[in-house]
Amino acid sequence: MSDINIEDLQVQGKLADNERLKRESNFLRGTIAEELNDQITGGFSADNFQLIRFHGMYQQDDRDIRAERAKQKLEPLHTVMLRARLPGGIIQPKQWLGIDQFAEDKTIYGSIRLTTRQTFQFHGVLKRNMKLMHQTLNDMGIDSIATAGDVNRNVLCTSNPIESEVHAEAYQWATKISKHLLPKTNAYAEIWLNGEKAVTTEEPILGSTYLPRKFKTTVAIPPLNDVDVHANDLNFIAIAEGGKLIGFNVLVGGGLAMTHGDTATYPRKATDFGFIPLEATLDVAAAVVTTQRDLGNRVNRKNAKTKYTLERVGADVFKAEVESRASIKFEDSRPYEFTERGDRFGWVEGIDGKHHLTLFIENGRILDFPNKPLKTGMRKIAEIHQGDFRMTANQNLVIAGVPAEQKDVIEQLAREHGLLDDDTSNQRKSSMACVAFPTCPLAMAEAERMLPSFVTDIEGILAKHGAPEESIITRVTGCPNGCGRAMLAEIGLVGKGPGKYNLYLGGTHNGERIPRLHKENISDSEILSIIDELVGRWLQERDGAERFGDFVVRSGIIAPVVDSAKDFHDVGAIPA
Ligand code: SRM
Ligand code: SF4
Repeated sequence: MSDINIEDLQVQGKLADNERLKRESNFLRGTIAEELNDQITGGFSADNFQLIRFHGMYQQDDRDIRAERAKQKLEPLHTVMLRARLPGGIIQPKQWLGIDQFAEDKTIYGSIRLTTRQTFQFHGVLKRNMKLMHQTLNDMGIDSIATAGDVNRNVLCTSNPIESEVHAEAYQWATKISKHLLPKTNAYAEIWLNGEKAVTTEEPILGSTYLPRKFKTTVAIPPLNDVDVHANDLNFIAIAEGGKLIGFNVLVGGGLAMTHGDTATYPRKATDFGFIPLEATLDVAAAVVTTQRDLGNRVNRKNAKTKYTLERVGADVFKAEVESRASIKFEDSRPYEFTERGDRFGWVEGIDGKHHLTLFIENGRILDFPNKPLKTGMRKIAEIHQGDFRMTANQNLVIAGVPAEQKDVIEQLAREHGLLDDDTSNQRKSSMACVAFPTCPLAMAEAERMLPSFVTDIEGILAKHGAPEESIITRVTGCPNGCGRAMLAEIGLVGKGPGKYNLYLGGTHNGERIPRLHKENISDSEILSIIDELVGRWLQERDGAERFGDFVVRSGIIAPVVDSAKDFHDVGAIPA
């Protein structure tokens, strides 16, 4: 430990109720097993409602039919959403076939939803099928441990496969970090897999009351910032020399969520702590997590994430504590540059001579749509594919490791089923939305369901101004939690109420600047007319290949967010 007194830096006061329930949960067991047998209700009560999150599930109900069921005096149609743990987003074709079958047979919606954190979710699983779901996944080598709750979540890794040896090595580190930071309790196996009961006496890294709040980690390979490092608590930026990975620059304390009108909450970019050699990686990961575990705010969950801890105790103090716990000294950061963020669509050839096809999946929703049987297409590909699949942090999918002789047949299947379409615009490929309605209980406005037509309108605006090939990173989130990462977009829409959004402008195309509020509580048609005007100006007045987000800042349409803890909510900074 460094010479700081941990207690002096902790927030004093009445602990949040989640702290009690974690403490009393007997290492995440609660009474989940008992409640599973209660089929009178489709839901879980109080503490178990929260505890199942640590096992990768959220209780939900379909908001489209909530009022109707209430009228009929029925309880909401409770189901769970499951989020799998897939470090680096890699899944084998055999596993894909298994999850496809489960989604088809045992979920209400029948879809597989790729997420912004490189994994998949099932929506609409009934309580009576929960155990079957975990057992089915377990038989395929998949689990959902710690994909939600106050723990380290699914570890992301730049998804471009095998462009260099660095990619393969970085992926290995993502899996090692994920494993190192997992809860050690046997609760998951006991409850869902009928595993042997084992006494858990400690959680050496996470602690007996786990973390103060969710925690997110990435491994990123410059120049591609596809994992959006500034949305994450802990980032390892791969540094290579002579084509070999030699270590990481470590960035700590990013995060995007906020609460409308609450200036004590804000998105924040991660702070650069410096370079570490490879052998220090797991110790540093554990040291950052345990420092946040001990210093994070356990009184107010709205200020509990690492980003707020850094602001409260000081980034230097936090860093010194990490150095002390990991017995290392951060070296000066090694130079690197992020130049891109989106996925590289279409075919690329890897250093191993294999081919990789990145597919654009709108909203990450894999389902058989009218005229677009995406799910059937993926199943047919999985039946013959010899490599693996990689989910990206932009809700897309890579068919990776295709031998030359199979390229044509895979491409043909992808085209026949609407998984590959040359007419998809750059704008559509640069747009993303969170799930929102009908399953997300926190949604204030539509996101996934409004995005396709909203993008069509932006395509129209770009075409009208003579630039149909252009693109602006556009992201929609149904509430200020920011799951679609609008707080790192060039154009960000954040749900405020039904049909109403706050419009944020001025992020960069490589994800290194937080956008600022431009107009509050406006409809999508008002937003489109603002975009129409600004796109017209951008295309007329831009400096060379200047991107939209940079143009709106340079031309004074929006003041840049420089230090979000201080100036994100500064209305004085907003040009009239
Ligand atoms: Fe998220 C909560 C969906 C990525 C910040 N998020 C939720 C819940 C579980 C709602 C809830 O608590 O009941 C949403 C479920 C909707 C549904 O029906 O599926 C939900 N989040 C998602 C996903 C599926 C969005 C998507 O369209 O892909 C993403 C799943 C990622 C994964 O696989 O783990 C998802 N969530 C994110 C991101 C983006 C990221 O991590 O890159 C963020 C912003 C980054 C950050 O954490 O700062 C994000 N989600 C939140 C928050 C706000 C956390 C906070 O700091 O206050 C919540 C609410 C909460 O935790 O209290 C939340
Ligand atoms: Fe739900 Fe809000 Fe996250 Fe969208 S941003 S999925 S509405 S919590």
